[in-house]
Amino acid sequence: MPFAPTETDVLILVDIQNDFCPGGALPVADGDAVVPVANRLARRFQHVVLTQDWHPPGHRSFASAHPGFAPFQTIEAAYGTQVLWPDHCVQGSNGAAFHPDLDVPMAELVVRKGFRPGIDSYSAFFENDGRTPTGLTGYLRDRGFTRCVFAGLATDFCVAWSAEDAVRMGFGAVVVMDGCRAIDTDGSLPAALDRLLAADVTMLDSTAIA
Ligand code: VGL
Ligand code: ZN
Repeated sequence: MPFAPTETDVLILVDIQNDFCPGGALPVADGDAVVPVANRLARRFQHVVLTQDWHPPGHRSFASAHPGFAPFQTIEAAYGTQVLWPDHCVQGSNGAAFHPDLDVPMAELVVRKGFRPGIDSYSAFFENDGRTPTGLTGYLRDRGFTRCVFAGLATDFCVAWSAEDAVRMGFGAVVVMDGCRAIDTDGSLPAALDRLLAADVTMLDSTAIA
């Protein structure tokens, strides 16, 4: 399925940050492999947006904020099940910085998310309560974009949640699978792929993008 980006398409590069790459605090296996794909994709699109996971110290998604709990265990938060993570992407830290080889000076917006101390935010559109907006929906609508194309980290969390919300908000959604890598904790990757299929998210390879 060949795909030619148009004026109303926006490439959204999700959380390509040091902490999600090998050597980081919450490393995604082979996470840095998405960087060259992202750099190439960014030159195919007329519009590029970046997201940046951006937590205050002591964030409630950190296992360290829950005595007796270890990373990758889950708790029931008011807004649903929360996976507890190692401390990561702390505001202003090197781990929260974009990967040094990410070369996308043409990006038009950086959306920071996860900055509210008590709630996690995987999606670029809403916090994990599914209701509190980041503002991205309004931005994309104001700019006249109709289709969101995603790559980045991690496939089964921030990429999948963002793509599902894009559909929910009335945008077309495409995930460039070779431009993503997954955390895959406790079956999260197959579950996310099922949800993407059910949500009519298009999944393709970067070679399909002209
Ligand atoms: C992410 C877990 C915690 C992601 C962010 O970017 O997928 N995953 N924070
Ligand atoms: Zn996070």
